[in-house]
Amino acid sequence: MADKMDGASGTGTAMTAASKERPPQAAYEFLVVCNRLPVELRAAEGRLSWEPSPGGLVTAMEPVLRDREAVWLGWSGRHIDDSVPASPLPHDLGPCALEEVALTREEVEEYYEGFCNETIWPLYHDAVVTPVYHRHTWNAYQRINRRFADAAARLAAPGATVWVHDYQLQLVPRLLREQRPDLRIGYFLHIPFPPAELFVQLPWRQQILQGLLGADLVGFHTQGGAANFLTLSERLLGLSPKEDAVDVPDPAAASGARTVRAGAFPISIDSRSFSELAAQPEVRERAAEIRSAVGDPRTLLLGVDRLDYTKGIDVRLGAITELLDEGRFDDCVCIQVATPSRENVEEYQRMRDEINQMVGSAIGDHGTIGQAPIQYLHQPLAREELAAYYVAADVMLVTPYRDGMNLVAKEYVACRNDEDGALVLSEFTGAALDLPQAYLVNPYDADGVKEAIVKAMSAPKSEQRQRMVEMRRQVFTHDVDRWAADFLETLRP
Ligand code: GDG
Repeated sequence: MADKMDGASGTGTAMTAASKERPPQAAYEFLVVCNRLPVELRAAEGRLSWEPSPGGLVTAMEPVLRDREAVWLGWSGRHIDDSVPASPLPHDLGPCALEEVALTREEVEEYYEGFCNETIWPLYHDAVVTPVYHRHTWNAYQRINRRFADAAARLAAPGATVWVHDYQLQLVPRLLREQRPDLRIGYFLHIPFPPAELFVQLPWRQQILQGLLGADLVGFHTQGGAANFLTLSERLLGLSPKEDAVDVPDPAAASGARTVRAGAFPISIDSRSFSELAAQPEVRERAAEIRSAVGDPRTLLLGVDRLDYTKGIDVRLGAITELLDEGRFDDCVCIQVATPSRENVEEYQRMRDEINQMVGSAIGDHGTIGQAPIQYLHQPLAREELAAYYVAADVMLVTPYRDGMNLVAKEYVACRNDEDGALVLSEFTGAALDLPQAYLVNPYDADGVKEAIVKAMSAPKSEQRQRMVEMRRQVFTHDVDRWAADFLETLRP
């Protein structure tokens, strides 16, 4: 899920700060444990206020949180040691009760920016940027994972279900089970799980695997991820995995062993709500305005990503630059929206400079006064505005080097109520398995990317429609509610 590092800050004294009424003895029957809370502190007109930070995961969780004693445990995005007046967590903003895991600025630097985003993130994305292995950031990762696990152990009712999310918290399942063997623990990884050849680089590879094996169910976007995990449990821990499960020694279990299941649960979006948004007259009008603002081109292409080196923004800009050089991009405009992300991490700063330079060169070489073939927005858009861009675009460009799923591809499809539009999609996304009717590309093959873009731009409407109808069927029959329900159903004892 998109990680927000918004720089908003405040103070806090306790290591967890409660919101909403706690049930007696803080005994929640369902816990979501996630690096980030679904609210954040935002600064407006010199004041800080708590705002909901909606996202795919919040939407997915809403139906499962409703009507039960549930709590969401996570970090708020503020640094507790900053000298800004304290703001207690709000009572009524989240989809359920909220509990904050408090982090200092240094802890965020070491645990989140360091181990999560300079080690795990690049390693799990095919090492497209070289991962760094620092013992002090690993120590912080262990310490913060323990803090999350201790808080969950305190909050959970006997026999409660705990759903732990993503790469920031891979040690939590085991740390939690050690304290609370009565809990049902599910874990879902939102990014790819790498093949053994890469994973074995990690100096702490056994601890990470053992951390994940504390869960009853470990979910991935793809079968490939689940298979990598099971293979590694054999290679590094000497276990004997079966097709979709592995038994791990567990003295607390009557048989001396506990079965951990691993499987593919491809995440999706709230397809209906995107489609409804795209159908709104204001959104459609805004889409027409966007087209007209860029000169009503023959073809409007679009990219929407967090500004991240895994997303292959450079791949598509490179392809378009060559098409411009060759005179094959006449009367076409590409809009690239790149949401600021992880701006304190050095590789992201480098990436930002590189993209700025690519956009600048393309405009300098091929633009005219008032007309630029590439339009670049380095700023987040409101959800309605984003939907208008999806409606406006003839061709959507999704070209990551590696991506767990990629929700943008599915959002574009859900917004194409007229069943037109074309999706160029990297083979190395989880989404490519769900949407094989897209124009699939190998992002490392520069000529292949160019040709796929040209093919998508020039395909007959009937071909585009045929592909889009199939993709829409997939996205509407497999929405995010179904994803959450499938996972939780499989997790049930
Ligand atoms: C991770 C995995 C996996 C982007 N810009 C704006 C905006 N967004 C929204 C998109 C989409 C989300 O952010 C990005 O989701 P992705 O799936 O594309 O990518 P990650 O952030 O890397 O997510 C990924 C996902 O987790 C879920 O498991 O699919 O593979 O890397 O929803 O719409 N939203 C708004 N304005 C923007 O400017 N409102």
